Amino acid sequence: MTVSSSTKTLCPYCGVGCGLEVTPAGKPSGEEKAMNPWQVRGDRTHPSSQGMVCVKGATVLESLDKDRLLYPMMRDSLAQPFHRCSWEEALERVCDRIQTVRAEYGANALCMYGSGQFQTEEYYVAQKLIKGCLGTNNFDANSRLCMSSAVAGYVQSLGSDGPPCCYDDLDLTDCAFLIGTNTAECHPIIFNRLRKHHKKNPNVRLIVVDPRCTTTAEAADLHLAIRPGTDIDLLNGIAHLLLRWGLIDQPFIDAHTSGFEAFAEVARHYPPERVAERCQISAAEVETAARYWGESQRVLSLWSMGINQSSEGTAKVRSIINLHLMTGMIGKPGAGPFSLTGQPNAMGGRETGGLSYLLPGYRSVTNPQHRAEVENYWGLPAGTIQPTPGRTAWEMITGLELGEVQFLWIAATNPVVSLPDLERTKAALRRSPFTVYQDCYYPTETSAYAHVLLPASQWGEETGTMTNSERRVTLCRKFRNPPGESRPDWEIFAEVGRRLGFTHQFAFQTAADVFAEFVQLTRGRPCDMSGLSHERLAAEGPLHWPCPISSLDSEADNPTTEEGERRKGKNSPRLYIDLHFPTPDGRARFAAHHSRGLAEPPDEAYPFILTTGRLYGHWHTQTRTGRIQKTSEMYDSPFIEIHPRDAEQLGIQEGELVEVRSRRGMARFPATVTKAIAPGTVFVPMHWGAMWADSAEANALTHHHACPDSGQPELKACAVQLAPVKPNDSQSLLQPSMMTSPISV
Ligand SMILES: Nc1nc2c(c(=O)[nH]1)N[C@H]1C(S)=C(S)[C@@H](COP(=O)(O)OP(=O)(O)OC[C@H]3O[C@@H](n4cnc5c(=O)[nH]c(N)nc54)[C@H](O)[C@@H]3O)O[C@H]1N2
Ligand SMILES: Nc1nc2c(c(=O)[nH]1)N[C@H]1C(S)=C(S)[C@@H](COP(=O)(O)OP(=O)(O)OC[C@H]3O[C@@H](n4cnc5c(=O)[nH]c(N)nc54)[C@H](O)[C@@H]3O)O[C@H]1N2
Ligand code: SF4
Ligand SMILES: [Mo]
Repeated sequence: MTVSSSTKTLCPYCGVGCGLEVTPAGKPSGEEKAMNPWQVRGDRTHPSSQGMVCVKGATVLESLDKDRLLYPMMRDSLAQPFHRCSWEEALERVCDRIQTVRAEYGANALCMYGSGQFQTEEYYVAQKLIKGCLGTNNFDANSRLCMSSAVAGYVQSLGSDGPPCCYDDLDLTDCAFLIGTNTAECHPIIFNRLRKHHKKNPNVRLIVVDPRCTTTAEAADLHLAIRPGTDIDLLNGIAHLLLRWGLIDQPFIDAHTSGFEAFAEVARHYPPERVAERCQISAAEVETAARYWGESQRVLSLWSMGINQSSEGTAKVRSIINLHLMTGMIGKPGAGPFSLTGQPNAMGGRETGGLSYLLPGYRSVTNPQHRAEVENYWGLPAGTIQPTPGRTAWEMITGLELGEVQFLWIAATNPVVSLPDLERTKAALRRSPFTVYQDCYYPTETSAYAHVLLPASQWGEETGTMTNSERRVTLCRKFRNPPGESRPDWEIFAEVGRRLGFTHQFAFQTAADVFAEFVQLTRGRPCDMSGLSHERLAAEGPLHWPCPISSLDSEADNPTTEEGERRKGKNSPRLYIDLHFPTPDGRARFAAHHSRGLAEPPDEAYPFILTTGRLYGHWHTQTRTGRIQKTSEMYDSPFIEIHPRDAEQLGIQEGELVEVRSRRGMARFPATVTKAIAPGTVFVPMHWGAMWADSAEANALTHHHACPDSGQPELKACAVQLAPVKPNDSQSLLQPSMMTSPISV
C-alpha cells in the first residue's frame, strides 16, 4: 500500500484540474469519532491551480466510503434481485457472453459506454480491448454529450483537436469572451483567476453570452442574454461589424487561413438589426460586443456546454474560431479559442481515442494509415480495426431497440440520468439482453438496469494520469486501498482481455506500464506525450503536452523561447505559436455557416424553451455530492427557473410545483420565479435523477437530436409546456432526500 504522509493528486471532478494534497488526519478521538482518516487541501505547487480549490474538491473525501459497491453481483434478469458472486464467476460470465455474442451476431453487437472520469490508462486499455482485440469501434464515452462538438470544431477549423490556450492566458487577456459557459459555477477556479485579473485591470473587458443571468454573467461588463440557439447569429453579427469597421487582421488572414471570402459573404447577411431581432437583444448590445472585440489586442474566448450541446454545436464552435482567425487572435499569449473541458479527463479520453471514430494519438478509424499504425503497434493482424466509426452513445440505445446490440458494458457514467429522452433510454435498457455496469457506488439509477455489477475502485485508490483543460498532465496518486473487492477499471479490462486470449496484449503489471505503452503511440502526433512517464511526472510535477521525447537532450535549442522549450521536451503552454496549423496546406480554415436554429423550436403546443445545466455544489448525477453533507445541503430540492412575466401568465407562484411536459416526458419542479431567465425560456438543473427526487429528471424532457458533425445531442434546448400543479396533487411529489433502497426498473 502506498501510504505516505502527504500524497499529491488531482481533483476528480471538473476539467479545471486542480491539484490536491491528501494527508492523514490523525487519530479521531471523543466526539470526532466520525472524522475522516484523511484530510484534503489544495496543492500549492500545482501550476494549474496554485493551491486553490472549490467546495467540491474540498469535500470529496467524504464520499469515499458511502454506499460503495464492494463486490461483484449478478442476476439472470432485471426482475430478480442481485446476488453476490466472486470475481471469477462474474468475469467468466462476462467473457462467455462476449464470445457467444461475437460468434452469433458478430463483434459489432458488442458495445462499451465509458467516461471522461476514466484515467488515461483506463481509457487506453479499453480502446485496445474493444477497437483492437475485439475488432469493433463501438466504444463511446459520455464525452459525446460533452466535448465532441469542440473536438469536431477544432479538427475542422484548425486541423487537429486540442485547446490551443493555457491558464496563464487568463491573466494576459484584455477581453474575455465567455459564451455558453457558467464558468463561475462550473469551472470556479478558472473563473476566480479571470475575475481577479478583471478587477485589477479596469481596461479588461468581460463579455458573457448566456440566456440566463448566471453568477458568471453578473460579473460581466456586458451580458448578452440571447435566445437559446442563436449563438451563430450573434457571432456572425460580430464578424459583420468587424468587417464593416475594417477591424480585421488582413495579413494574418492572407498568410495563415483559407476560406475567408465565403465566410465574409455569409457575415454580410448579419447587420446588427437582424441579429438583434433573432437573438432578442438590442442592436446596441451587438455593437458593444463587436466594439470590445475590435478594440482589444488579445481576446480570449471561453466556452462550454451552451455551445457544444447543440444540434449545430460544431458550427457554433467554428463560428467562434472564425472571429479569432479574422482578428489574428490565436497562437499568442492572452488570446485564442479555449474550450473548457467538462470532466476531469475528457482530454485524456481524446488523446487515447475514446470516441467511436477515434484511435489513440488523435488518430481516426477512417484513416487507413492510422489504423495500420495502431494495429501494428498492438501486434494485431492488418484489417483488425474496423474502417468505419462505431456507435455513438445514442446509437447504442437505438441499437438495443433494434436488437442489434446484444452486449452493453457501461463504466463510470450514469446514463439512466444523463442521456437524453430518458423514457426511451430506460425502455431500451430494459430490453438489453446483457448489461454490465462497472461503477463505484451502489445503488445508482443505472444499476437497476444491469445484469452484472463490477465494483470499480476510484479516485485515491489507484494511480494513473489525467489531462486538464490546458493540456497539463497530472499524476493522480493512490493514497488508500480500494475498499472491498473493488479493482481499478484498467485492471478489469486487462483481465477480460487476457481471459479472451490476448495475454500478450494485456501483460501490463502497473498503470505506469500502460502509460509508457500509450505515450509511444502519440510520438510525432499533435498530442505528442512521448516525453512523459509516471516517473517523470512524479519527479517534475504536472506537465503540458506537446512533450516529445525526441529532443529531450538536444543542445541546439534555445530554452528561452516557447518553441525552444517545446523542442527540449519541456511543457509547452500554447499551441500554434508558429502560426502553422496541422492542415494539409498549413492554414486554418474559416467556416461559412448560417444558423439552422433549434432542432425542436417552441410552438403553440409546447411554447417554452427548456434549457438545462449545473449548480456550483453538485456534480452531475450526485453519486458523490448527494452523499456529502455540505454539498447536498446547499440545495433544498430541484427547481425550475421561470421569468415573472411567464409565471404571472400561467398563474404560477414562487415555490409552487410546476408540471413540465415535452413531447417525450413529464417532470415536476418547484418554481423559482426570477428575472435571471429570459421570458419564454425556463431552466432546470440536471442533477436530480430518480434516486434523489421524484419526477424531477431534466432528461425526461430532452430529445436526442444531435449535431450532424459531432453527434452531440442538443441537451440545452427542447420545447415544453408548463402548468401549475393543483395544491391537493402536490402532496408527496417531491422527496429531496435520497431513497434508501435500490430503485426498480
Ligand atoms: N459544479 C459543477 N461543475 C461542473 C460540473 C458539474 O456537474 N457541477 N460538470 C462538469 C462538466 S462534465 C461540464 S460539461 C461543465 C459544464 O459547464 P457549463 O457549460 O458552464 O455548464 P452548464 O450549466 O451545463 O451550461 C452553461 C450555460 O449554458 C447556457 N446556455 C443554454 N443554452 C444556451 C445557448 O443556446 N447559447 C448560449 N450561449 N448559452 C446557453 C446555460 O444557461 C448555462 O448557464 O461543467 C463541469 N463542471
Ligand atoms: N439534460 C442534460 N443532460 C446532460 C448534461 C446537461 O447539461 N443537461 N450534460 C451532459 C454532460 S456534459 C455530461 S459530462 C454527462 C455526465 O453524466 P454522467 O457521466 O452520467 O454523470 P456522473 O454522475 O458523473 O456519473 C459518473 C459515474 O461514474 C462513477 N465513477 C466515478 N469514478 C469512477 C471510476 O474511477 N471508475 C468507475 N468505474 N466509475 C466511476 C460515479 O460513481 C458515477 O456513477 O451528463 C450529460 N447529460
Ligand atoms: S474547480 Fe474543478 S478541479 Fe478545481 S476543486 Fe473545483 S471541482 Fe475540483
Ligand atoms: Mo460534461
